[in-house]
Amino acid sequence: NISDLMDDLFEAANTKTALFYNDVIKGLRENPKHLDSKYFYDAAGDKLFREIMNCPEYYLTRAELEIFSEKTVELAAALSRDRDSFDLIELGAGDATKSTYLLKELSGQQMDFRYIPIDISANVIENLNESLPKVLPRLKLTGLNGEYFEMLEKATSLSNRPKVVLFLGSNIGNMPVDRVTEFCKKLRKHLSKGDRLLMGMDIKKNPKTILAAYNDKSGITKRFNLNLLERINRELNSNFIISRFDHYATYDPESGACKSYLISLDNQTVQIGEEVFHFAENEPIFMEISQKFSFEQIQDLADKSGFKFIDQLFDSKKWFTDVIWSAE
Ligand code: AVI
Repeated sequence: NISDLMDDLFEAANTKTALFYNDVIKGLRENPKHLDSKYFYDAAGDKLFREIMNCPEYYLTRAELEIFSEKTVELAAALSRDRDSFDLIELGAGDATKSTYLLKELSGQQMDFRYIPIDISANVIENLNESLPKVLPRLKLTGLNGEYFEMLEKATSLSNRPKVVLFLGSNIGNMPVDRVTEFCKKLRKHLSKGDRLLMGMDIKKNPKTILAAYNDKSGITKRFNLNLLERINRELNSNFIISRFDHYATYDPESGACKSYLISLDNQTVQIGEEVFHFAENEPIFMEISQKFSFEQIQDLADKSGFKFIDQLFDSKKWFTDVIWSAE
C-alpha cells in the first residue's frame, strides 16, 4: 500500500543522505581534507556537467563522440567479431548519445543483441526507456537502475549470451589510481572468458590542453566543483560560504594525474550538522582526480587485470582512445 511505499522511499532517501553525510564528515576530518567526486552529480551538478561537455576547452566528449559517429562500423565489427548474438551492457549510460550510434549500426546489421544500460540515476533509466524505443523501435532493452557491480551481476544473469561491456567517457579516470586495477579486476571477475570490454580513456597530451579542459575560461568547472559545497549546504544542514572558496586545477605530466582542489580563501569555520570544521587560509580540499593514460599504462592495466588487447580506436587528433579488450 501507499503508506508502506512512502516509508520505503523515505528510508531509502534517509540512508542515502546518511551515507553522503558520513563520507563528507570522514573526508573533511582527514588531513589533507577531501571530498568524493561521485557526489558532484545531483540535479544541479548534472546540469553543470552538461555545460562542461559543451565548453570549447573540454575536448573529451567531442573526441569520443567523433569515434562513435565516424568509426561506428569499425567499432561494431570489433565488438561483434566471431559471434552472432550478445548482450551489450553499458556502465553509467547517461543519455546514451554516443552508444546510440553503435546501437543503430548493430541494429542495421540485424545483429541479435540486447542493450542493458546501467545507471545510478533512476531518472536516466526512465528517460532511456522512453527515448530509445522512439529511435530504435525494435531494440531489445532492459534498463537497470543501481550501483555498477550489483546491476552488472543482474545483467549477466539475464542470459547465457556473451557480454560486451561499455565503460565510456574516461569515467575510469575519476577513480583513485590505486583502485583502477582493482576495479578492472573486479569487472573481469563478473565476466566470462571471451567477453569484451570497450573502455574510453583520455590519453596524455600537451599539458596545457589538459589543464585548460579542467580550468575553462567561463568558470563552469569552478561552479561544478563549488556545487558540491552548495549541495552539502542544501542536503546536510551546513553553512559553507561559497565565495570563500576558489577552484584550483593542476596537471602533472609525469604521472598523468589531473587534480582539482577547492582552496579556502581565509581562516574559517564551517558547521555541518553537529560537526565543526576549521579551514586555514589557503588550505586545499582535494575534490577530484581525472587520470590521463599513456599507452604503456593502458597495456599494463589490461595485463594486470586479466584482459587481452583486441583493438583501439582514436579520434582524428589522437587525444582520446576507446580500447577494446577481451576477458582472458
Ligand atoms: C565524468 N568525468 C570523466 C569528468 C572528467 O573529465 O574527469 C568529470 C569532470 N570533472 C571536471 N570536468 C569534468
